[in-house]
Amino acid sequence: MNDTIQKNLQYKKYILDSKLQYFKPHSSAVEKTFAEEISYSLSQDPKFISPKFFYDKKGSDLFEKICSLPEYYPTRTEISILEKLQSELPNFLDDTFQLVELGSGASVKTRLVLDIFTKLQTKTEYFPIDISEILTESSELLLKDYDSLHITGIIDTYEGGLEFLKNYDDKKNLILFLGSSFGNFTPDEGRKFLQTIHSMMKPGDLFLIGLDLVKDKQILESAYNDSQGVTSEFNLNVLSRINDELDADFNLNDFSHYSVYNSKDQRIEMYLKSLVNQSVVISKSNLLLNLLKDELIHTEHSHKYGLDQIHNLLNDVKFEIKHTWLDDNNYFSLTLVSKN
Ligand code: AVJ
Repeated sequence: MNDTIQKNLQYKKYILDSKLQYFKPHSSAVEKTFAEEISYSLSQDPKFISPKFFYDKKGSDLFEKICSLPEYYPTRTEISILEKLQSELPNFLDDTFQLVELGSGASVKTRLVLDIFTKLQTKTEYFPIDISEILTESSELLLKDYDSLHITGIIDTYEGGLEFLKNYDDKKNLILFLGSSFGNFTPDEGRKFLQTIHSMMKPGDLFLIGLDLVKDKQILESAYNDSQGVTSEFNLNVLSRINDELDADFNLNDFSHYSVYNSKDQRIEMYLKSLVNQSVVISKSNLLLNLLKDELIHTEHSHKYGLDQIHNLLNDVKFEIKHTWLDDNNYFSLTLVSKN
């Protein structure tokens, strides 16, 4: 790899070839915030770990495995909706749009949108934003299949990536936020996040958001308690990541995956349950963590929405709703909005 080409204050720029470059914050800063955030969140009552830390390389790979589990309906359902968009999304686009994606991951679903873009354009600019290194691998795979594609990746949090792109150029963007990743936010955080997106959008920009819908409790709970135990592995992996990166001594056998649907708050709640009374050292966070038997560490909220709630939320932050698409079972939604 051609290392540091250009340094600005926070990001290193890596140019891999004429069609692929990516930006990454300096690693020292990233490690510091990980250690600090863990130190804070595991000292709270109740204890928690932010779901964004699931996505090291192993965690991203496990998430990809989740996406094709028989019980995990969201991915395949959203793909079926994106297939319908092939004929309908072009009505809202012209050949000048660039594509931005929040949480691009393996960029599998992106392909369905790139199919649309590359038919409309002779050159397509794609800006994936992802917290995981998986971004570089996914980008190289995309370039093999799309000749007219140019990729500028940003390996950072959503906020970091959006801030980075804010003044990058003045071309129109379609921003994708798929997979119901928005469901990780609490309602307050979510509203603020939508305001951030709204404020960084230029007039004429579009935003396409995928949100999972409220449905039968059994369907929801089995999606997050799959029979092959992949979701459990994904949840527990955050502890091995902390072991590796923050010099901790979690024994994964002393924890179990626990996930339940809270109908009142319309969310799947995911936890790591301590199976014994135990103490864990997290060296780089300067923390001695004491856990009681059956104590829960919260690791994820996955909110589910009603269509009215989605429309109210988007209207509240002053988006103009262009269209909502659903699948045949009304399991999942994709909503396209613009800034007016
Ligand atoms: C990536 C946040 C959309 O909430 O369904 C899947 C993550 N966690 N199984 C979700 C997840 C457990 C996923 N999101």
